[in-house]
Amino acid sequence: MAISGSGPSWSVAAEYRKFRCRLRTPTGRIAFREYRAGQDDTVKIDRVEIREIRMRLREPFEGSTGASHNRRVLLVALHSDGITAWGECVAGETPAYSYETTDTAWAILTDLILPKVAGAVMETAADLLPAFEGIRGHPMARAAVEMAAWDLEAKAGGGSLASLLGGVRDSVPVGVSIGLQRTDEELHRKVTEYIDEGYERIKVKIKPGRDVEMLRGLRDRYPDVPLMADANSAYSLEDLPRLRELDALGLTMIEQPLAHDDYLDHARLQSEMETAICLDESIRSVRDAQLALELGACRIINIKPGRVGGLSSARAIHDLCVEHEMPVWCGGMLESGVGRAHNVALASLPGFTLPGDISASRRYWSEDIVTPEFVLDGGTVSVPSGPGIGVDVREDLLAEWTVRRADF
Ligand code: OSB
Ligand code: MG
Repeated sequence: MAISGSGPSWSVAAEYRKFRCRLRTPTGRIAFREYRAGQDDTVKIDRVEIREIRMRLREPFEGSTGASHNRRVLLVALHSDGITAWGECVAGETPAYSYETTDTAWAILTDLILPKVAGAVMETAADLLPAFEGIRGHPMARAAVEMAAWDLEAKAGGGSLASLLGGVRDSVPVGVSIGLQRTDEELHRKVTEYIDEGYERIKVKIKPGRDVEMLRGLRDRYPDVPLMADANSAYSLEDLPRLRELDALGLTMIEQPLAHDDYLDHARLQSEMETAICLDESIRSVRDAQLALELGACRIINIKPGRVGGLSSARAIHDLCVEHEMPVWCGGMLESGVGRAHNVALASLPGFTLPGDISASRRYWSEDIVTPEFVLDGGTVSVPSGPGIGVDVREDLLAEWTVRRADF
């Protein structure tokens, strides 16, 4: 099944270009000022707070690079004149998906970024760029602050984050990402469970030895379900014969089969495959997306704001992809409700035509840190319409789950 057949309608792209043009002022800035109640558009960040909270996934989540069970989540809070705005750092516990970890992000944030953010005056998230000067890389650390700044800007203006970003949907299509299971029977049981819950697209993790036969069994059992596979860089071009066997299974896409920094081999692979290649780890910036487009390294991009340095970068990648008629979708990093809220807002942009890895809170957690929790409704998740991210952080759970905290 080629993506061109089942992909988005690209009149969406044309409509979106018009829409963005209307939103731009002569200086090229996004005209969000109409949301604002007061005369002065700037806000002062009075106080900054960072917390590490521990959240135990309802069950371990295993990919080709290892398993995750106890999430160490960093939450950043920006306090401004009675408003609290939130961002989440998506770095993992180990440097497996990215070189960043909870601990490297904590160090970068507390040593270098947050001291500069405290006391800063901002109108838009871009005004915090000076706080990131002199820091190469570490996009996940930066994103935690950048996304909180977007929440602050939206809350200060009284509008939702989704509308501030230019979102056009009030609910977004979502799928579910299923980790490696011990047996095919267990995988089938999980898939059945999620389909019964209403998920309309299933992604499964694969690795060498748990791929072609496993997916063929799944395809035989569910001939019509949109299926995709995520390898998290478990293959090389030497595996081409095996990867080509996946072409017969009608997958919507194969996510990140090769190394995180190997654009050239992904381009070679894409030219040998019918199935669309989707890049995840490889895309950390607009420049990476340009490179992938230029080389033909993929036909789909997975955008995670936490991976690309925040929402401004995520939206710019989205805009570039819309321009080039490349479908995008919003990935996930096993976020708490805070990061999930940001992802949902982003996914309301018009180019996000494929279902995201933005499952309901209870797919991950017995209890989420936000209220209301995210729930599944007919294969979609609703985009909150309240101010900013549109969900509240639960102070009771925050106090209970915090293992360290720093204030600026
Ligand atoms: O590769 O997309 C990935 C989770 C953690 C790190 C990387 C990935 C994932 C997922 C799960 O696939 C996505 C989710 O449901 O949050
Ligand atoms: Mg992935």
